[in-house]
Amino acid sequence: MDNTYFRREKPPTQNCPFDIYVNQAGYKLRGEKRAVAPFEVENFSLADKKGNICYNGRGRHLFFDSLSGDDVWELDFSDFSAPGTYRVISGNYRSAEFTLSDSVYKYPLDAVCKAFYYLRCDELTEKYAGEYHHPACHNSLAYVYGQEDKMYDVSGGWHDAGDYGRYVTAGVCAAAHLLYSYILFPDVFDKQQLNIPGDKPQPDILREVQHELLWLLKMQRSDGAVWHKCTTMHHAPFVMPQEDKERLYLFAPSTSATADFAAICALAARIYKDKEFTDTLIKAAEKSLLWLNSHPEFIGFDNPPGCNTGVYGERDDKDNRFFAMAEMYLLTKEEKYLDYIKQHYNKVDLAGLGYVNMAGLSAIGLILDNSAPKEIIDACRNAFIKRAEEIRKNADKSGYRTAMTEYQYCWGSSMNLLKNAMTMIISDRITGKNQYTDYIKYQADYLFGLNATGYSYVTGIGEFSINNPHLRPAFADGIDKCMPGFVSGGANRYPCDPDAEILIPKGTPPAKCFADDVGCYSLNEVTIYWNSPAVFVLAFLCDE
Ligand code: 9MR
Ligand code: ZN
Repeated sequence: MDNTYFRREKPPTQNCPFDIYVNQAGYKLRGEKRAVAPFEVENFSLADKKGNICYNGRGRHLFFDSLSGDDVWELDFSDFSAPGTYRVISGNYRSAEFTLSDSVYKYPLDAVCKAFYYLRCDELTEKYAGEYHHPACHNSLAYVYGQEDKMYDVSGGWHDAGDYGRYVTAGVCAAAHLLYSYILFPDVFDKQQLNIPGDKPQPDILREVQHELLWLLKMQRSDGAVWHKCTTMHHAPFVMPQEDKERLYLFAPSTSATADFAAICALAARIYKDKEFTDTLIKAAEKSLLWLNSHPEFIGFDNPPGCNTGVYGERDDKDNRFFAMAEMYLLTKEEKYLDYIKQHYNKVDLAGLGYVNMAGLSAIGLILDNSAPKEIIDACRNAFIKRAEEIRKNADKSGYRTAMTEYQYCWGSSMNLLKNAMTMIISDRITGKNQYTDYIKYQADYLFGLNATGYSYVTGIGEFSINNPHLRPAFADGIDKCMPGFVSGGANRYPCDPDAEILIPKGTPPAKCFADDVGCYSLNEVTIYWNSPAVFVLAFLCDE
């Protein structure tokens, strides 16, 4: 990204004005509650809004945390549970404000869900978007790349991220996270009010996902193949979406996009109640499966020359095909799908939860359904249980109790953080043991500010939260406060955009390689599939 794209002065990046790090979204009354200081703290207190001291505690030296470069002291106040709003203070040092209450995760959950609405490639009306409203966007016909006499209406769906591209595998991943969140935590979503359009009698989250599904259906070619993406040739400058008028293209189908598409249609057909809609989904899934059957070889995707929008390339499509066949089995219980699962379950990562590895999502489905042969169910269960234990061990090595390994501090590290939490949640659900509850909360603590930068990595949540993400409308709307509920990609030990290369000195520890800077797309972009695992984790925390 070239800085000439930015029309006004970039807001300055900030260093954390607080010395002691807390979960700025707050803490539930039960369970562990901790703050962290990257320096020696002998004694600390909790002060309420009026400055009254409500609790006194002693700091505990943990150890030198190599991934942050901090010598970590932990300030534990788990035995304090009076609802209220506090700061941790110690001498002249203090933390951001935080709340103790059992409903602290409700607003964050609503906000990370509502962010999908703000990303809609559609008109955002004042009624639902308030000051962030904008007219319809990207609704001209899209040209089939290389066959430019063919044009289709593929309006709708969600913008992927800070850019205005719409990519099938990314969209399916996000939608699948949301649908499995709904499957696991229906009560949380049944009560939710997101203030989004539509009057169907169904939970708001399903209505939001339906917006994406309707777009995905348009991305299916008449022979069943699914175009990999719909974007312009280049990323737009930092303008509002309706001002991005470049020609839209449909780029070549891939087997990964086609299989993911079939999978999400089958998954959605199990959930939605509207018969006309589910019939459409089932027919679409079957059509894509026929195309996949006649194309057994992997057809990946790469940008044609001159196109520089996202690639979402994959090395193979085993996980995508497994995801499709497993979801079809769950929907229909037909033997042919089970046969496929039997032949392939030991060839995929059954705990994979991201767009590169989708099999784990259907593994959740297989476990819950429990009708497949025992060895398959056991393999799915063990994949999560084993991975969760590795994750716990990693968290124990971290002064911040963050489960991320050095390698996981990469572009979009928040997704790794949240996938780790998802894995522990799923493992706990499988075993019924609730052994990871505190560890799951540690990952949420990190997301909301208990980390080596002190930033809450979610816009609008907390006193010191990111506010300048690499997100075109957030910059172009001229409104100082970013729309709430966007999860930043987060710290990346390989800052690899021109601004980050200037801002982050070489040798910065992985967990500190971050800047809340709109130019830094390798550190501070947002995407639908970094928000979607946050929905899953926060739904669990609301339910817990
Ligand atoms: O999320 C993707 C990240 O894992 C890759 O390292 C990065 C570079 O290839 O691309 C990211 O995906 C971007 C996509 O290509 C276009 N939309 C924005 C995505 C987030 O930066
Ligand atoms: Zn748009």
